[in-house]
Amino acid sequence: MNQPWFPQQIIQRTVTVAMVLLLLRLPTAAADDVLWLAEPAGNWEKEAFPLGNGRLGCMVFGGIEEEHLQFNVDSLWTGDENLEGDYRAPGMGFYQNFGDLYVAFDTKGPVADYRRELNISRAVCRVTYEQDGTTYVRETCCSYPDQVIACRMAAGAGGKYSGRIRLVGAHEEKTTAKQNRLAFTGALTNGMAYEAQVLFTVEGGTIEPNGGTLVFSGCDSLTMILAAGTDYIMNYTRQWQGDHPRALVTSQVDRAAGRDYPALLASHVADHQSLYHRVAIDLGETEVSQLALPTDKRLEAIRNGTADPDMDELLLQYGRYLLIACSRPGTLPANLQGLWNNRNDPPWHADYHSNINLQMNYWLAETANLAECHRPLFDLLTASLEPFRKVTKLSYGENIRGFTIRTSHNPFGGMGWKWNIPASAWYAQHFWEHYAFGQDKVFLEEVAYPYLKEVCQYWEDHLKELPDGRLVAPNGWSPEHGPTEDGVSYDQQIIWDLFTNTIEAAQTLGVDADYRQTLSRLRDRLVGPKIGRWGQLQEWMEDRDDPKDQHRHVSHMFAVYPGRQISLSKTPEFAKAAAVSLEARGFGTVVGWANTWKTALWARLLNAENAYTYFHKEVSANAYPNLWNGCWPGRVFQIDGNFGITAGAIEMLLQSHAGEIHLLPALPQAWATGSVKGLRARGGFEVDIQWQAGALTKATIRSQQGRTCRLYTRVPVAVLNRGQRIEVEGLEEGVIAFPTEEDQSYVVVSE
Ligand code: FUC
Repeated sequence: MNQPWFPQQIIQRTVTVAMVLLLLRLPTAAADDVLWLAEPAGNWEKEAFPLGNGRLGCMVFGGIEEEHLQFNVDSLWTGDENLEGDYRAPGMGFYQNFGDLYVAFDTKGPVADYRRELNISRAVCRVTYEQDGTTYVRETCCSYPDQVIACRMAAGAGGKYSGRIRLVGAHEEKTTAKQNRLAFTGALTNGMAYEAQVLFTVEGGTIEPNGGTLVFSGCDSLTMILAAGTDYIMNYTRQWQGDHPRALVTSQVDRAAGRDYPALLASHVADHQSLYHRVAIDLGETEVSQLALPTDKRLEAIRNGTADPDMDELLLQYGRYLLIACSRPGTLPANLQGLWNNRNDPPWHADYHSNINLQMNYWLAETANLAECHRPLFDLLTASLEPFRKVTKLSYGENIRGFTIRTSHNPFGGMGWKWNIPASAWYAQHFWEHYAFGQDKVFLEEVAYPYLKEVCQYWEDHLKELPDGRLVAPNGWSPEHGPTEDGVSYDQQIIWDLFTNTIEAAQTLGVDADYRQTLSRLRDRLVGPKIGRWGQLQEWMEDRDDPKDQHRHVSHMFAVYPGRQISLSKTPEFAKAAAVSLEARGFGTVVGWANTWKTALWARLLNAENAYTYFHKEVSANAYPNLWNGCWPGRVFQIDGNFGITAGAIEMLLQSHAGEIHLLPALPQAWATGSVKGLRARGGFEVDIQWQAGALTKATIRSQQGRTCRLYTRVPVAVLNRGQRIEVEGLEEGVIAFPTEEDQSYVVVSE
């Protein structure tokens, strides 16, 4: 805005300069988890830093002559229900880039002390540098409470900001400039309406529109507020379409711009930390000299053999950070790229893939204490039920009960590539797990159980009887690996899991006693896991696994992780066979999600060093400088690996799938001494663990629901509550049990 110069602005200018100096004097708190690079980002997927509020996301480049923020909204999709059922059909659609914001600065010349950091403890990206004797600071966040991206650009001296702002839509929209606001609006080929607006306020100086851009001059600071939205609503009966987003986007911008930036930032940080700080991790000490390096150089040193347990911690927390940033109540679930995408034809459509990827995105949600971030998955799957049923009927006949899913799907219930028949049952596991951890009976009754039961009905009607009376899933396919045939282990194991979870759900709710019996009889007749000629866990009914086969999918290990049909304590022979198969798959693969699945599998098989080998591969081979995971080395970012590595690492520290809480089940030598706080175990427990020289020293188990706690322990332990030792019951070998009260803590110490 053009404003005359008057004394109040002198005061403001002094305040701005003082704030910058204060910001600069405030070093990043030592305890904060930070990624940082000493250069602006050149490459979107490897170097730019992601921010997000579950729905709206951006990538910060941090350029010196020009700041670049690329942004997305999770629902900006082409496509529809895709009744053609072909992934190449326009109905499958693609997740779209929304647009880019460029702020070009007139100041030129060399810079010193450039630093671009992503503080994941605060979810704030900060760029600082010195140019011509002046310190510049830019801070960007993406707020969930305010639903905007906010960026504050300040300098250690007044009047330093002059330049031009461009807002560029990714679909050739015309950007309009009015006063201090830029906006564009558009509609995709499927009719989806969308709009983005950005508003800049300046202190000192002027800002004015100029041919679709904003020009600013002599400003002390700039504060940007960007909002964007689409008319998508997660409601099939309304054809997924709500109101035009203009009114909401305008009010989001106006409301946020009317707030003080420090207040907006403070509520953003408080919101983020209410989730982020639930978990704290210490896996050892990194040398100060290694710690001082920028993240890319740190990764390089790790590749050259430097130990860096703090990087392991960072990667583990980064998965949590990313889930908070791309999956919050009310948003779409995390797609193959979370919610970040700079193309209109992203790899694999940046869709929802059901044969490992979408599930892996949520493997950490419960254990890493982010249960509410799991909700978008249930919301979309529930909202998609009608179109899923419809497409199932179109393919399998009108009289079908239940539904099944293809390998890829979009936010309109439209499906793409190849049937993945047990996918709906695998998804059902997530509904059950959300209950198993949090014990929310209302969710179980109203959301989870109806879903599980409907998928069971599909399988009741589809299981095929063999001449000997056993049951198999017909025409299955071990994903992306085997031929189409009956009784594929992947199908059999997932159906076992579905029936088991549904039986337990019905028991918990005290409903459907007869149906429980039916499911239980069906489950007993399923063809179960088989051990083949070289001691391996068979991938198919026929014993034809090739010991030299190193395929990336390990679908026949579902029963080990994320399933629970096979465990060392309950089914040791099958667990040993799974280890033989996994060993044969080799340690050579560098496909991101495959490594992280193997981390979790080896953790479940209690082989700490193998689990760590795969974990470490993710750090050394697949982590880009921004710590995003390269699915295939050197190309194609895919976020499942980031989520999978966190889930896998947690499985090394705590397990609870086999009926007992198992502390430190697969602790590797690299993490000999450390602690973790706030992990979750099934049954409604939160767990803190401390250990030294590879051995448990103390654990605290907080009971949230007052359930009996069953604990697996290899060494004798004492259990204390309110400082008093309590009686424990010895069960089978290594397992103790004790009753708990709701909201009470129980301290476990080795004797
Ligand atoms: C599965 C994998 C591929 C890729 C794709 C998105 O189909 O087999 O490697 O991750 O999903």
